[in-house]
Amino acid sequence: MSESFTFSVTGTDGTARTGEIRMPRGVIRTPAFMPVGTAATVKAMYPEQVKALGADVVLGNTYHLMLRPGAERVAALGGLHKFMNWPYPILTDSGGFQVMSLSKLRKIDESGVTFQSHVDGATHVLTPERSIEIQGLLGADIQMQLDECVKLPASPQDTERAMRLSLRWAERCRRAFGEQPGKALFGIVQGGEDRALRIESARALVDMDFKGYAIGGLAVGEPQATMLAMIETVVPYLPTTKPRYLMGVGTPDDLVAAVTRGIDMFDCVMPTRAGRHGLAYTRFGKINLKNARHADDPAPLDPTSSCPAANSYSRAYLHHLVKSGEILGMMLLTWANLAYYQDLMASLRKAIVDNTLADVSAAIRADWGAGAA
Ligand code: PRF
Repeated sequence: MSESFTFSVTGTDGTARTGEIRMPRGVIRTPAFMPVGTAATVKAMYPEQVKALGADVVLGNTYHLMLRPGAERVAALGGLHKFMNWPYPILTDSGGFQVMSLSKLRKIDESGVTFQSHVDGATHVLTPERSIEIQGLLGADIQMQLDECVKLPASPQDTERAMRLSLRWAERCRRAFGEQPGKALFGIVQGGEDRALRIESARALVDMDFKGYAIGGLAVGEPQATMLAMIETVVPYLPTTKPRYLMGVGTPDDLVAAVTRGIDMFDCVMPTRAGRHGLAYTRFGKINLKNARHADDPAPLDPTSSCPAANSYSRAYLHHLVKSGEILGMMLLTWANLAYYQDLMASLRKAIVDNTLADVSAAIRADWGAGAA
């Protein structure tokens, strides 16, 4: 049994649920926020710190790691967990989304995606089979199918074409992955802003029997109301017994709204990237430490936070570090932001158990003010 991958729901509050994903490398408490560790590092954080904040899983990227240092090299060095000194669960994204956003001269056809590396310009081909092979070489505990995500707004034709291609790639990934005890492959629902396409995508993926289901193609330029409508459309078609992952989301407000609608897992660069750009996510909303109004402020970001970065350093000092381009400024703000995100998820998990999600989410949204995210 210790080699198996299981998901159990331990509490519900309306459509929201809390539970545990168990696998040999550890337990992921859901709803979970996964810090993004694109290039085998959660930027500006020690792995020990990431774990201490309460993160149970981090995300790695096929696209970046295949280009540098290379999947075969990571495998020869004992896999990604050993390479980055993170012995807990790792989820890897499949590469397609990053190819489309980062590489030059990319071309998608039935076989896969051909692109030029943003590192050295070399040409690479990523097929569904190669994506699964790379995620296996990295040793990822949760792997993602290769998919195509269209930016919104997109034409109906393009949305449908990408959704159908993603389904055919899902089948190829499913076959390439086979059965791997203790590991999981997730399918990714696509279909843009079209409810019928979303439902068709979800149904077809469920027939392929994945260990979990992601909703992709959202938070790519559409209003939040559209994103939430798509979640509400898709969730009823996904099995209640499998984890649901909303990819690349989001603001604190997005997380609360999506958890309320039944999402279990999230990843987003927002807290880490914002931290490197002088922005703090706190109970009082987003604080821009570059702003001169902080220059003389002896108060910490949040005296009630359990994170030293938020409770022990003055806003004046953080302002100074950010204005001076000091590395410590990025480290402290990333630390504070990830602490805020992990504490937010812990409070949502508790609220679901206590059946107080409506009150807790209203309080969180009030902390942020309307549209503050
Ligand atoms: N597909 C994959 N990764 C993703 C997305 C997607 O649609 C998104 C969309 N928000 C983020 N990351 N494979």
